[in-house]
Amino acid sequence: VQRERTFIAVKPDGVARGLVGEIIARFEKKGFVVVGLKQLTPTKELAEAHYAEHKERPFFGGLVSFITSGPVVAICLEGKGVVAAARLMIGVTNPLASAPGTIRGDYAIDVAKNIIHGSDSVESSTRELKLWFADNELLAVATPNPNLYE
Ligand code: DAT
Ligand code: MG
Repeated sequence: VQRERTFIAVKPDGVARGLVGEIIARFEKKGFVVVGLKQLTPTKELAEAHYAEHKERPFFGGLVSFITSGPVVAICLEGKGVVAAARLMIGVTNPLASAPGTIRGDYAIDVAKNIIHGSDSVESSTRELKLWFADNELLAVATPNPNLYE
């Protein structure tokens, strides 16, 4: 459980608005460790695979064109309970319904431009990390954060 990993993406709107540092800082201060980090503009193929569960939804086309519209910062975070904890820190899908203190609650108002993605389960994180990162792009062993590892 200590070694749990999740996939986080700062979406094109979050990158364009200069929120990358703030977002990473929140996760680091919480005690999670960055074990993978890169910036890329996703291909249509990657975006469609990432959001495959939403293929039949009316917003799918717009979602794929938005996520491929510019650079995304892809992050792999490691730590105890990180999958669920990151979702709590992110807030709910609609930023207007996200509590103040959450990332979406503090920085966004538009459901389609909600600045950040986080895996919704351990199974999703495994699938998404395989899509976004090659094995050699992730640290095999995290550099210990003294706030996290005793
Ligand atoms: P989450 O990103 O909170 O896991 P989700 O998996 O339900 O949310 O949807 C994926 C993304 O799709 C979401 O971050 C923003 C977009 N989206 C969801 N519902 C939408 C809607 N009703 N209209 C437009 N975009 C939507
Ligand atoms: Mg989701």
